[in-house]
Amino acid sequence: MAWDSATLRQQFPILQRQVRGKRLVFLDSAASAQKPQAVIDAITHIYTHSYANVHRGIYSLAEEATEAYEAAREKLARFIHAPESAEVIFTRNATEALNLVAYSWGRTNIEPGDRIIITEMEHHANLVPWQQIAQQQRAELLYIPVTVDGELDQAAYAELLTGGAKVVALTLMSNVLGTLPPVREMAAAAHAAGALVVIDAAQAAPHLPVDVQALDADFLALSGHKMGGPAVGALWGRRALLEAMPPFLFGGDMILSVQKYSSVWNDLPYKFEAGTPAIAETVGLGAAVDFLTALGMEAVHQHERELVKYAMAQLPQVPGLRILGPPAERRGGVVAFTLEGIHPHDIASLLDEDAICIRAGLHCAEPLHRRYGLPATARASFYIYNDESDVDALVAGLHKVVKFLRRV
Ligand code: 7TS
Repeated sequence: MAWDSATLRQQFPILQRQVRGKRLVFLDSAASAQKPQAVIDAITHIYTHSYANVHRGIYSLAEEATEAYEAAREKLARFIHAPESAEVIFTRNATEALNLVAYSWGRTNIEPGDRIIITEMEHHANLVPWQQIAQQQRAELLYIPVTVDGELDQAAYAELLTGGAKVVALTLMSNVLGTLPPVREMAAAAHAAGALVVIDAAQAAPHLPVDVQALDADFLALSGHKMGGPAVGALWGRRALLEAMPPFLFGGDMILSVQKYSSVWNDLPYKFEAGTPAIAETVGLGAAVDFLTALGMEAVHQHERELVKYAMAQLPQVPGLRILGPPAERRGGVVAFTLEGIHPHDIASLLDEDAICIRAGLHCAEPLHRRYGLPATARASFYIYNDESDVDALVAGLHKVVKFLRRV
């Protein structure tokens, strides 16, 4: 069946509204995706019918809330092919999931002189925590360079691994270049060198099939709000690793028994979920997973591949436009670009007058921008509800930007 974005769009209430009397052209889903009615309904339903704190109450309302919350864990575990749902820990977002690994695993396992390998294309969420751990543990932080074409330099990676490493942390999809690094092969090489593999799937999980077992990951982080769900994230980790790690936060729910001077931690996954979690948001994430599963992640990926191909064919019509990153067939639905002589912030503000939403700036990837010598880029990102008409609107809007700003 052909992909039908127009029908799909009808399931997203916000996309029905207008901005300044114009149709909303939302091209910033890499920052956060819009929510389908099914997710909004799931949140309304739990607050209207089954809300209470989870894991504590003996009464039936609390049991219903707990069941809904735990069902979301089961759904997400299936979505990423986790061997068991107890290995899925809910967090605030991908940032917290990555910090959990860096602090809990990193501080107990990284020793002075150890090597931590990350990439030049990481989002700050998978960069700064490692920078901090490297400083605190007096370890060495090493970067896999990015090539001119926006790929990871595999020869340089192989060379780095010859020196050994404790951990390799890398993205499954760049939030700026759209690059899809060969993570499966890179994980195999990391394991052969004795390193653990931490995967940042914040951009990949909403857009393509993710299988932690096929990737042979050790940890994987994602963000629900980029998947059409609310602001909640998750960390998946191998049971043996999670069991050996100390808790990241301490308090209620993560504990089995508390004495005055010592405590016994709860089992997985609760050991890492201290305090009252984002109950309704997590249930909403379960609904988002159902929604994406019904569409089929292979189909989602295929749709975005076609859309990005179309965008990369159309955008160069705009005079002075330069696209960063690899060709369409090797990237996800993200296109970052520059327009000669025009600041990305001006591009974004002028497009906003036509109700076209794109992002401008460093996209939390400053070392990557520095590598290209760019102070900022403009970025359009696509999702299930976008189609060629959105790309056409963007191209028309950019023509207007060029006409307006190059004349003055
Ligand atoms: N990793 C990647 C690859 C990301 O793109 C982002 C967010 C994060 C981690 C952090 O996710 P969070 O949910 O914890 O914030 N990326 C973006 C972006 O590109 N524009 O806004 C947020």
